[in-house]
Amino acid sequence: LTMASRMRQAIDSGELTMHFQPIVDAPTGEICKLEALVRWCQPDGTQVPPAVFIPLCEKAGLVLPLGRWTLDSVAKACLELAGAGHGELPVALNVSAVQFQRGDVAAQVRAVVNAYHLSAHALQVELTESSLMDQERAVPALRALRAQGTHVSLDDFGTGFSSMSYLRDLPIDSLKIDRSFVVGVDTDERAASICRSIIVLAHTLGMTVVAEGVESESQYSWLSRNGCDQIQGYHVAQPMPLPSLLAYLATRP
Ligand code: G
Ligand code: G
Ligand code: MN
Ligand code: NA
Repeated sequence: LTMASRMRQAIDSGELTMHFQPIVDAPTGEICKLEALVRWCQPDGTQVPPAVFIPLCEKAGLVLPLGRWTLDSVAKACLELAGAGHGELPVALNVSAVQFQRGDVAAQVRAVVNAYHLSAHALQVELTESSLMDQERAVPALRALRAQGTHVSLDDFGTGFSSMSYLRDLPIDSLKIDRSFVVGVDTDERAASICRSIIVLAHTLGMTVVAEGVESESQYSWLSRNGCDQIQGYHVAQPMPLPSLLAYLATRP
């Protein structure tokens, strides 16, 4: 079997699972949303990272089935979360540039929100800068997401082909500082300057800021002191399957 046909089978036969990583409000430490991260565990136990199999899906024409699987599993998780008393926690899902360019993401999100009777704010979308390079296409797509209440975050911010014009012109709700800048934030003055600038830039434009890849108390406290709104990373919690997440949420006040 080729990797691509194994991939197709994986989507159809339950080898993909969704993990969820909590994101907390920096000042209070309270969980304010979740990021959905897909995992592929092959029948022989081999874990294939999404950075490997997502590009593969894109080459194999499997963008749509993967996107459908992702949306569906996130919507099901929202129902379970609501059933466990956590209906207020939105779940952000990653949309690759290829997925964003090939399909109508706003319509896809709206369709599952309606099908599962979710609140308009239950699902959020994370895009990367590469999705926004074609601004003629990005503007109406982002406006449609905004109009229906789907919050959009710009993921891995600072690593792509950043252009200030899209920050000026596009309706984006939050910036996620890439973890490569977070790594040295508490030890390296240059990394600290970049993070400080991203925080000021986002706030000036009315956006919230999330730091990703926060692995220590010292990084957390630097970011919190410097006005970063939300924190995500192993220091807070790992991505986990839904049953573990529900158990974890139950242990928190
Ligand atoms: O979980 P991990 O750090 O290995 O994820 C690696 C990359 O895979 C990240 O860039 C993330 O955005 C992407 N990714 C994770 N889940 C999904 C998904 O459901 N759909 C898409 N398109 N990308 C995802
Ligand atoms: O979508 P995005 O590129 O932001 O994917 C985030 C990835 O980072 C996820 O696959 C997740 O597994 C990973 N991740 C989350 N928290 C941490 C962390 O604290 N450290 C590191 N190294 N990776 C993390
Ligand atoms: Mn992400
Ligand atoms: Na990221």
